[in-house]
Amino acid sequence: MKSILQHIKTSEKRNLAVLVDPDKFNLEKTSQFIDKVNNSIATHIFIGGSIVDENATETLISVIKPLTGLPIVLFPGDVIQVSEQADAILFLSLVSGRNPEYLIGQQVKSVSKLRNSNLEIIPTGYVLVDGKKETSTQKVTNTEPLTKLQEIVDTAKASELLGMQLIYLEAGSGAKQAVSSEIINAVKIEIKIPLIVGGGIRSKLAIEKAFNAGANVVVIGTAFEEDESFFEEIKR
Ligand code: 1GP
Repeated sequence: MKSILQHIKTSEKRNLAVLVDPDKFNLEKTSQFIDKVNNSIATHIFIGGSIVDENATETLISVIKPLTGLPIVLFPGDVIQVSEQADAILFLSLVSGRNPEYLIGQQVKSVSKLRNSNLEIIPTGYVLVDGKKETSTQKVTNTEPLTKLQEIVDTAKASELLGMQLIYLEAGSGAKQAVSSEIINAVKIEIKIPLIVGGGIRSKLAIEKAFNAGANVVVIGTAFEEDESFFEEIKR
């Protein structure tokens, strides 16, 4: 079977990930929600949040997994959210910030959980870009988002040179302004590894814009949390 990263790299298809935050998600509506995901163009389920209660991730995955064939990918805000039940983990380093705890500290702490797991581990450069709103990532990690185009491009390139396999351009959950086409395009031109884009994307048009600018994976969280009818727009 192709790995999840390999699939993202080689598929012509545009990948759409639905992000579920274990802390905000109402478990009672799981089957109804996953039904909608299954009937949409979504290709992945991402699971994660900035602050999540211990065990919430495990519980959520155990409930979701039997209901879908889509790959479940961890998008962890910290080491607590590492669960062996998922298929893969975005092994994130917050390369836009200068807080060692989120550049390497949490990663070191997670090794005891990862060493013997079967998770596909995908080294990912996580680049926080200004989304015109203070985000929880910013608050929790005590770092500032990047604002300058060249700095964003150089940060993504440095991550690729360091051996990262994916770049995640993040405007922050609920961002007022999604990552612009100009930024996506400039990063895309510079790197060969696939690009994930998320934060503040709330319409089919915005999804299209991100894909057209060069995103390989678009992530949507808040738009579904706030209004499940958004799934109607992206039905298969
Ligand atoms: C957040 O990129 C994701 O980490 C998704 O953002 O919740 O704004 O869709 P939204």
